[in-house]
Amino acid sequence: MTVAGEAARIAAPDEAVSLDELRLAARNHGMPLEALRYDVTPPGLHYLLVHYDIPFIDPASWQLRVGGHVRSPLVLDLAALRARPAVSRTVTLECAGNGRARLVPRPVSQPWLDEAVGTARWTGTSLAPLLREAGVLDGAVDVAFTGHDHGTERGVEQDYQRALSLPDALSEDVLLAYEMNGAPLPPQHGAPVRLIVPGWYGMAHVKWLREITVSDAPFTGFQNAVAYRLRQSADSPGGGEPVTRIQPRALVIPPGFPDFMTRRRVLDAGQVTLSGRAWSGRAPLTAVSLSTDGGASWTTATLGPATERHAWHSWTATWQAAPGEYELCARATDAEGDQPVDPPWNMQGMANNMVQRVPVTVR
Ligand SMILES: Nc1nc2c(c(=O)[nH]1)N[C@H]1C(S)=C(S)[C@@H](COP(=O)(O)O)O[C@H]1N2
Ligand SMILES: [Mo]
Repeated sequence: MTVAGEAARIAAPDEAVSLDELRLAARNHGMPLEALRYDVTPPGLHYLLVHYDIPFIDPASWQLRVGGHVRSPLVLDLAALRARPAVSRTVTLECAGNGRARLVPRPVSQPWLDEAVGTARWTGTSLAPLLREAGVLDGAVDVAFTGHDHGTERGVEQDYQRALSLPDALSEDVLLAYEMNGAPLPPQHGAPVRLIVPGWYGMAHVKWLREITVSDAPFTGFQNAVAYRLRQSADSPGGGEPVTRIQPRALVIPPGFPDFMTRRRVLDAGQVTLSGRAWSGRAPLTAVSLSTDGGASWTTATLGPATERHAWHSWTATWQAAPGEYELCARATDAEGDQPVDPPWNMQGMANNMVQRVPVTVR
């Protein structure tokens, strides 16, 4: 079967969001943006993305296999993983498809606007010592992570599976997590054990882990070779750049109160403290700027400290709001550059980190 040419369908210029997209959006919910107030997102408010079904797994009989190009393959149950040294990290996760629904024309898939993000305190054990114990053999290049979930995607039947290069898999950051915010993982977030790859877009954080396979040949599975690629056209060289680390983004905590249907914000004139969160996986965050006139002019916000490298920062800015109509924009800058004002288009609608626009009426 050839999969290399398969890409998301591109919607016609005037094509509305379909029932298929609505069904995906209803299953895979975003984080309500008012939850940007929490340093650590309560699990029910964290965004959710599940390609197929949430598997039903008995934690008591669950096992993880570590094998492939290794000297001594391992089989671990949950008790064995929990008996290993525990590590906790606060990590901001964002779906690579965040921002997709704002692209014109729109790649047809999960239609996120700005809300596919959340920050959790993940507890588990480091992957690297486990791989060292299994004894990775000379010539190993990639490490594949396989979930318990199964489905078809653009005609290709598959287990959800993603690989990291061996150096990325051996990074001390990478965790096999069994707790989210101090409690066992909820079913939808990968119970009993998921991968956490701090700084990377969501697709790398494989949930419902079943198997870890070291290979001496480059991994060519669908999610690495076809799905998570930045392609301008079906014949982009090499299938397009792989999607890896999270691009910078800032979001505003919606000020005032909303209109039910349009979500337009209403607030009273006077001094307003605007605040929000910003993050970047690709490079350390350096600044957040704020605009109240749709990006025509910018002021510098006050950036809070990073509690951990891959947890979002808070930011605040003061605004003397006079009655009128406004469009708020927040823009993050990291050591590699600014968040773009115009959407970066690609065929799968990945990594669109264009600045957020929040319409506001001051009364
Ligand atoms: N096994 C498995 N892991 C998965 C997925 C999946 O469908 N199956 N979705 C991935 C994607 S695309 C994202 S964005 C994150 C979402 O993690 P969350 O639902 O815990 O927020 O999980 C990733 N891990
Ligand atoms: Mo995702």
